[in-house]
Amino acid sequence: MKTVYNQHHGAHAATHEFFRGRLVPAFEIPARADFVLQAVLGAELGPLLEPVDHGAAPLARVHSPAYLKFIEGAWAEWQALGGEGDAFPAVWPVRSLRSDVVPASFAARMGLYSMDSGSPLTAGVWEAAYWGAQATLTGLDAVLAGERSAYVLTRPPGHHAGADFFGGYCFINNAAVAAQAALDSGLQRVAILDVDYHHGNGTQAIFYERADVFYASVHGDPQTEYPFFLGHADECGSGAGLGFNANFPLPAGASNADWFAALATALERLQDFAPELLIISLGVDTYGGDPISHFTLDLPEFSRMGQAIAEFGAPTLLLQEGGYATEAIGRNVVAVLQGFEAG
Ligand code: Q9C
Ligand code: ZN
Repeated sequence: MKTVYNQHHGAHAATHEFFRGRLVPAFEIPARADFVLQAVLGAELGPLLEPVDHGAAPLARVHSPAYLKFIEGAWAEWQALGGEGDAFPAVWPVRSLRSDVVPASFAARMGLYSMDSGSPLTAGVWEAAYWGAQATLTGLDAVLAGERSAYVLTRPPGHHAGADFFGGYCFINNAAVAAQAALDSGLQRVAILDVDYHHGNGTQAIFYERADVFYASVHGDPQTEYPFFLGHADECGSGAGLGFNANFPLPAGASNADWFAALATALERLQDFAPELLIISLGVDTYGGDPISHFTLDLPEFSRMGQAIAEFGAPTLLLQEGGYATEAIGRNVVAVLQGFEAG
């Protein structure tokens, strides 16, 4: 399997994030991708590709122009204000407040364009996220050209980012960019299977009213798990998209048997959709040793996951999302990819 490596990922290097009232060392760090790269190279999975620049137009197919401009210029604006550390939002236009007027204040716009205070804006966030999307599009090209699969090794992740907001460590929604680009290249039906521990609220929202992208996700129940405000089982799509969204929330601490039962049901739903392309939001924060998540998968399960995805039988683009047990991410990802190759 070809791996497309976003070698710009290290430009986004947050030092801290807020957790229970304190600044703690950031979880979403460059070392995550470094460990995966070492594991991918060590396993001799196949060639390593560099991202090819497709420009900003494919990003603008899923994100609003104003939001993209904000992310691209955020660090310069923060510097102009005298900001020293990373930039964190602290005020949001919740119910009864207006979000139709774009404030002049940078602090206010940070809130307008975000969903949480857990995703610091850094000096290199645009560089890393932009090239992550380019790596994604390069992986898509390989699959559209006939490869059975491709893996995109990138960070920051993408599935929490909506059309016009960042959050959950995510800024550009790579899965959505890939799905839309695939449709724009002539495909009719694209499936996104999200196996990250967290529900991909951004991806779901972007395609919620559409029948050409089926989003299915197995994740920690939003009653207790991030992103809290989306990802329930009764979210089935709306309008033309009704029936093209399927969520399988599981309680924190769910067994591996329950996880695989949910995966099987999700894959059945996607099989009925008969997609021409399967995009996997591949978070490995389902690992038992993950510091911020509560499932119990380990190497045999990651391998079995890869096999189940391969048995689905569609051309498959695997995109790196979460996974925060830094030194274990590499072997966990490689187990999925090798399981796929064996499947
Ligand atoms: N300080 C992804 O896995 N909050 N995002 C965690 C721990 C946000 C995870 C709180 C978790 C987002 C792509
Ligand atoms: Zn996650």
